[in-house]
Amino acid sequence: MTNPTPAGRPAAGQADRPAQADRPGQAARPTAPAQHGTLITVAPTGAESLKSAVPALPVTLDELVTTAKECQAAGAAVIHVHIRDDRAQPTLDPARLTDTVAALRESTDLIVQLSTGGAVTDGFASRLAVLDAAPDACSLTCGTVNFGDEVFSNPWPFIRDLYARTKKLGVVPEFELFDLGHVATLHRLLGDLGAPHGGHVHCDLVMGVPGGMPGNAATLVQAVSALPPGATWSATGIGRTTLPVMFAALSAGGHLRVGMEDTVSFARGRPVTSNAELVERAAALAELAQRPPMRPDEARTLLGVNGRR
Ligand code: KMH
Ligand code: ZN
Repeated sequence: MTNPTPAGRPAAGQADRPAQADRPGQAARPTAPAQHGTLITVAPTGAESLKSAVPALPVTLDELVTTAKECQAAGAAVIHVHIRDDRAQPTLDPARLTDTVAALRESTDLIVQLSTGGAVTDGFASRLAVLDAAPDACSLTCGTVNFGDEVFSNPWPFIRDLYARTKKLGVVPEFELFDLGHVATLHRLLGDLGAPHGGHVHCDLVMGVPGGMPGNAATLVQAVSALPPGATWSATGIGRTTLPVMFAALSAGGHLRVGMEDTVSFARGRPVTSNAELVERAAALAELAQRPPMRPDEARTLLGVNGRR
């Protein structure tokens, strides 16, 4: 451990009360814009951008750890991790994943959330095996979606197996929702297998993927109103939908995900120079909304993530 959170940053206020997923299938109340802090997740790398095209992308373990420290200092509480091999290509190599979890834990207080989505080319077995690296948390996508010219495949049996494995191994899932149909599958999953490890349902709306739900305020409100009661949620907008989704999420009482996995342009014609500047922008907007960034310990309480293992 540990890279301290920004000096003097006050506690982010009362975290949302963890809720049980005890009424799956029921319609959710829209989340009132409450006086709680903002959970900021950084997704620094992803599996889609090439290092050659995006030199600021963190692809080595050193680059990832440096990015993680900077992003924690800027206000992030969770890191959503994809790793690369020695040629900067996406990989789910088990030893590398284990080393990455250890290095991030050693250097930061961030909640380490490994991607089980990987790249569109990754097979189900290697995606299930990601949990063997014993992260705090993992992503769990609730359905198949067209993904540009590709398909991000998440059939029901795989979703079910992955969810059962998170419960068995004590990993907190974050439910990734790329489309409204994924919300229906989330209800089915909770209805069949019960509440997640940690007892709290937290979702991430991934908006603006070509083939998924569009990244705009109307769609965000619709998706949020369909979530299970008591669920918390963050949202991220891919590419040019980043800012509209961020403003909509803040105004609707949601949390934020930002990072170079989701956008490599800071503004029109201006490439992102670091993940930290995306976190800094999100943190500044959260402060303006009077919902300051949550510290990692506050985020652990919100999400039901245990202490360090
Ligand atoms: N790279 C995408 C195909 C996740 O991390 O769980 C899938 C993805 C979702 O990024
Ligand atoms: Zn991802």
